[in-house]
Amino acid sequence: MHVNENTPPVAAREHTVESFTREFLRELNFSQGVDLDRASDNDKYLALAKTVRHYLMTRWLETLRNQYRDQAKTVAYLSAEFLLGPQLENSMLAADLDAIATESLRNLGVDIEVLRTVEIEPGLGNGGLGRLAACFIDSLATLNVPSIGYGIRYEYGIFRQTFVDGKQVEKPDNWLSLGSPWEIAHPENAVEVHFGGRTEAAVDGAEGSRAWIPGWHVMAVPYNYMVPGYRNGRVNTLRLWSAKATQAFDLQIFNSGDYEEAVRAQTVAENISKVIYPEDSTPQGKELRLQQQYFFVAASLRDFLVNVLPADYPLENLPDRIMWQLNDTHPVIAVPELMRILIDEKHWDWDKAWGITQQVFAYTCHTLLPEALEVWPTDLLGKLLPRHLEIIYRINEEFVEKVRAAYPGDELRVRRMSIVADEPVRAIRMAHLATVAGSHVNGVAALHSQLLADKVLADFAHMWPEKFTNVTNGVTPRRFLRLSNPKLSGLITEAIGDGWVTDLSQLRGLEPLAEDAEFRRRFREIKSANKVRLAGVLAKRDGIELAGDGMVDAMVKRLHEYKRQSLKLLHIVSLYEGIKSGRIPLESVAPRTFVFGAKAAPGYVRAKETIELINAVGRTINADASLQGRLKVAFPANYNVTLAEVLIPAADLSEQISLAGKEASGTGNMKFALNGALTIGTDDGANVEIRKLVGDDNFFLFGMDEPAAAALQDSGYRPGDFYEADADLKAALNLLASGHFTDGERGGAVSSMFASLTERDRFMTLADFRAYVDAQASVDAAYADQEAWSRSAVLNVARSGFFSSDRSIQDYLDRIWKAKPVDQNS
Ligand code: F58
Repeated sequence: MHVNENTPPVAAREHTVESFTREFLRELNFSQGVDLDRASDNDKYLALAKTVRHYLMTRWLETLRNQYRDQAKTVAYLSAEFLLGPQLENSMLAADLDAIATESLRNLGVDIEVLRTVEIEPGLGNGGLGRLAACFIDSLATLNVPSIGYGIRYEYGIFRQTFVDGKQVEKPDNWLSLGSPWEIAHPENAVEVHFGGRTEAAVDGAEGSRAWIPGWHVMAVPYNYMVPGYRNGRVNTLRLWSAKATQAFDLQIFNSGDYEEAVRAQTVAENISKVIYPEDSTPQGKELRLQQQYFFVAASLRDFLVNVLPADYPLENLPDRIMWQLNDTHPVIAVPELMRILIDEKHWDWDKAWGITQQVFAYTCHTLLPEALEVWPTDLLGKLLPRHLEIIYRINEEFVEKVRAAYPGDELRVRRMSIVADEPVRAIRMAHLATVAGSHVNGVAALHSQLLADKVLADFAHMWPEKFTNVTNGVTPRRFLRLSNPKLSGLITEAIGDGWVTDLSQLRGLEPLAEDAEFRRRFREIKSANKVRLAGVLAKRDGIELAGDGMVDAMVKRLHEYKRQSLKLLHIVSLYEGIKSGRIPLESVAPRTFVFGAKAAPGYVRAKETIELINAVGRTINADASLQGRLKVAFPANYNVTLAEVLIPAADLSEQISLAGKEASGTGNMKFALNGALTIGTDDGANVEIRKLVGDDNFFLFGMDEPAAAALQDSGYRPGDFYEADADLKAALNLLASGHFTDGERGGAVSSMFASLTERDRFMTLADFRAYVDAQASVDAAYADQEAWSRSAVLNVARSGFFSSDRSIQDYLDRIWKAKPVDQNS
């Protein structure tokens, strides 16, 4: 029960330095059990976090109360990943407590900046997909949309990357080791999740129903996280599930006297939420991963139907109350789960259940790589979820009938579209299931959605064109401009007011200022200050030095061949080779630091070799006195959200150089442009839209576009021809292969990369090399004119307002969810 209906919220009641200090000290004394003078930084951080949390708590309770009262349509964002980033700063910003907290702590002799560095960010995601989910829940809250995020509380997040002799070595990310003040566990609301066993005929069941007799169970314990809107009184919920062994299960084995077995059973159950799979694009098809998926989805559906909906809610009206957004195929097992509940538990007949199910799910696809589309062998699925497999078969039977009716005699098409694949093993194609069941299917950038409809899911788009739509990704301006770049934020606010924080399109108001020399000077001053900040962080964190106050050229993203970090590496090697051989005069090269940030999936050998080579080349270049510090390679280990927030505001150049037609969207590209970096990029993913908006003059486009790349591939691409035809390319590759960067070592990573690029080159790196190197030369020339460069940079900021995740969410609301904001204060 809350204190009193009429009690004003804490934030409104006592928003003062004195009250903040009182709360902080109370937390320190009564929660941490220490006095200020004996408190560790961790004690102080935890006390600060809990004090901030208190201020948001009243709003949270209010939001939940209103939600229950209003019964408005809710968006449930189902995602196996939420890459949240540090929580303290975002909570203080949302609650408008930054200034008060800073002053309060200063009065106590505590430096808040030090406390900020104590926080270990929850790395509950791999990369873009997980970070997008985090941006989306921020925007949902800020736009006042009733919504809830559902996911997994991994005990270990994405691995901590270290380098040993330049090679990636993974360490466990024990992010909970010092306690997390941002979560509230509710073991009393745990939900049972079933696995395995068999099915049998249902007694008195409805048409299509069967009884599932599961073999084992685990408990899903909810941990709630606050998702505060930006100063709008709304605090939504992110509910992450943690696996716990059921008592009954343990007790049964325990009573049989087998203590070891009882403990082992507990471990098996609790393994489910132990660790996130560190894959970036190729799903491994491991049983534990399917367990994770069903675990969080089953718990989330049950939670919504039982705890969020009123007990007497007529499920026929479900589409008025809920939209389940499927973040890629990872949560798609929710589809047969809802069917199972409606048919086997609620005794609905099949058609009625299917009619409702098709209205409450929508599917977002995040890839174009065929190998990234999840497929589950029926053996595995049937063993773990026998009833769900039966339901999927029936969904497929009816679907296949529809295809036959629409395309009589076209059995090839039926085979292509079937949810069940027969080759190489019988398996369920999760993207097909999602497309058949979803009310909508969307890609994440205009080009991606186009290619989905034309290529990856072409048969489906032909049959149901109205299902397919685009929602271009976005990023939250709160975290990726307001928080991460306070100086630029201040300058913008001074110029156009602070409305941009929640309406990023207002950045357009900066356009005329691109012509204002004084504004540009201040913009440059801020960029330099951000570089100093970056240099400080990298020096302390990694012992890395930057190239004077030269250009910061950044390529940060997961390591994958299609993203082509190897192309960037070839450019660096070619530049170095050119300088050393006298082909390129050193004075003509603008001082630059090439910054890399990239984790490789632990089993992805080629990606790990690329890391090794970047580090090897970096070591040689950084140690070469003849370069007079003009070129540096900085590859800080363990790139994460925390580091992104320091790097992105300091960058001049953003590298977005994937092979056209392979990167679904990208979101780093948006963050860089928004912070005034110019992009060097291919016509891929959201780069296309960025370039259209910022203008050709303010973007370095190079390389083949998607049709050209597809045509070259179809005509029989021969990378060796490019190697032979371009002397600079040949020299760079030969230098690499000579062992120059690897202490004379010519085997291992060096020869593997040489062979891979000159023989197969799956992502046509060599074909784009010449265009890339030429574009880099224009970058150097352009950077020499700082006035023109900063004019372009300001225009990038002014024209990037479209890439706010608030706009993405508004698009989802309008095109897919048909849900409405609900004002908290009315
Ligand atoms: C990314 N996908 C896309 N997948 O590659 C990127 O273009 C896009 O901007 C972003 O999604 C957001 O839409 C991505 O990050 C994963 O990390 C999956 C994790 C789980 C296994 C399969 C890949």
